[in-house]
Amino acid sequence: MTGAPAEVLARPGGFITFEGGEGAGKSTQITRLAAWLRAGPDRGPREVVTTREPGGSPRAERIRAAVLSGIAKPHGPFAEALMFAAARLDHLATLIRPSLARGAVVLCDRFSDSTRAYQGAAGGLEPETLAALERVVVGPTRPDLTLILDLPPEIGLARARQRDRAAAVTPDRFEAEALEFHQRLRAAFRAIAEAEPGRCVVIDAQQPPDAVAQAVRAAVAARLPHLAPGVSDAA
Ligand code: T5A
Repeated sequence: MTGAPAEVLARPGGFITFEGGEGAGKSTQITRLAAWLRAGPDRGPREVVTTREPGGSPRAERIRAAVLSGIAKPHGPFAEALMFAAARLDHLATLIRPSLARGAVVLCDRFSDSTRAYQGAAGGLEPETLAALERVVVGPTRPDLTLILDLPPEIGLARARQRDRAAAVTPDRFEAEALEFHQRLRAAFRAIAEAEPGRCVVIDAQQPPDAVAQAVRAAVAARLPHLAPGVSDAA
């Protein structure tokens, strides 16, 4: 073993992931947190990269379109996990690791906890299989902080469907799953947070967007104080 790559040993920025069920408000909160982190009054402008999974790079976005169309569903959760892993490999190599190496803060809408929850806990894949995949694909580029936006799936799905109707799009492969699938997801994300309290913070996502944003800032300020623009803003 040669030890951790230099980007992990000296990560002046930070790698923050957002996780949770459908319509939990991850995209909304990433936009708000990015604005807060960029406008750091005490420390000057900071590079903040916002991205998402599956996707985040041109090749990974093509895999996203395929997997969310449901093309791999008949092949089962392992085939889908491999597609998410293939997208993640490219995303890490072309966007996440170079950004972290430059000292940027990377905010990512979903990451490997989603594979654990969707293909693992809800899809039925064994945790050992996913842990092995995660070791190979993610390696040491694990998030510094994971914010889990938690809310009853009925509320998240209603929000997602309302948004889809307004945009005239149909629910994707996973949004269309039964309520019981989404309940297993919620339990899975909570279990991840309980198992890894040093990395994860659970945020009550039922609150209005401003209150969620405040809780997100407070968590970032508490866990990664070098990123907080100013103590007063995080109160
Ligand atoms: N997936 C992904 C896997 O199965 N395995 C994996 O390894 C990975 C990486 C990705 C799908 O792929 C699966 C999981 C997903 O099913 P996606 O389109 O990226 O699909 O979908 P999601 O990540 O689920 O994101 P959504 O776009 O559905 O929801 P968000 O981003 O959590 O929510 P957001 O911010 O778009 O908000 C939804 C609506 O609610 C409103 C917003 O204005 C919006 O209309 N809203 C609120 N309303 C009231 N109160 C609040 N606090 C609100 N916050 C937002």
